[in-house]
Amino acid sequence: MNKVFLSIGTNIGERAANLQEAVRRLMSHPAIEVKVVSSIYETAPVGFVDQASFLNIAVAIETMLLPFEVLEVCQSIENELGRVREFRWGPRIIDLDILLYNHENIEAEHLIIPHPRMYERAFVLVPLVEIASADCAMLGQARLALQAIDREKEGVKQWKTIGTVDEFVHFES
Ligand code: PH2
Ligand code: MG
Ligand code: MG
Repeated sequence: MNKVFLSIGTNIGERAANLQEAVRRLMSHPAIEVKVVSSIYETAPVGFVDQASFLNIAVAIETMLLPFEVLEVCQSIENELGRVREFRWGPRIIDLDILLYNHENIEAEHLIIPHPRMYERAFVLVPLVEIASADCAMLGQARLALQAIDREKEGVKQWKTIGTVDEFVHFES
């Protein structure tokens, strides 16, 4: 079974409901098991700063799907939720990014794993490190990177704490 970590973000519309719907769709995929969902964080926009704040989460899944198949699932969910691609780093209803796929390094035209900017982004690392079990070797570098970018954590505030995956998809948003 492959261990995969995703980052999900949204800053348009009913942000919490968008996150919930994305996770529900991952759960309903026959080849994906959603293992853990982080708390929800409200995060200051990075890259293009003149836009609404985001809600971000990290999700751990297990799957038999290949990296490119996971990418396809992520893109279908983005399309189903009505994502329109306007400009790089601009506002979005939903964005599902693959952060890590086992320990693999992949450099293809449309898919780079580990995600090329993940180790610089507190909005990715804070939720990711929250869901990392202490023995998860895949996340050692994420923990170190988070210590190094301490200052950036200021723009990342816990917005709602989450217990189980079930609780996540069922809370009233
Ligand atoms: N995603 C981006 C660009 N900037 N900023 C925050 N806070 N959260 C995001 O998810 C995000 C961003 C491009 O994918
Ligand atoms: Mg992204
Ligand atoms: Mg993306």
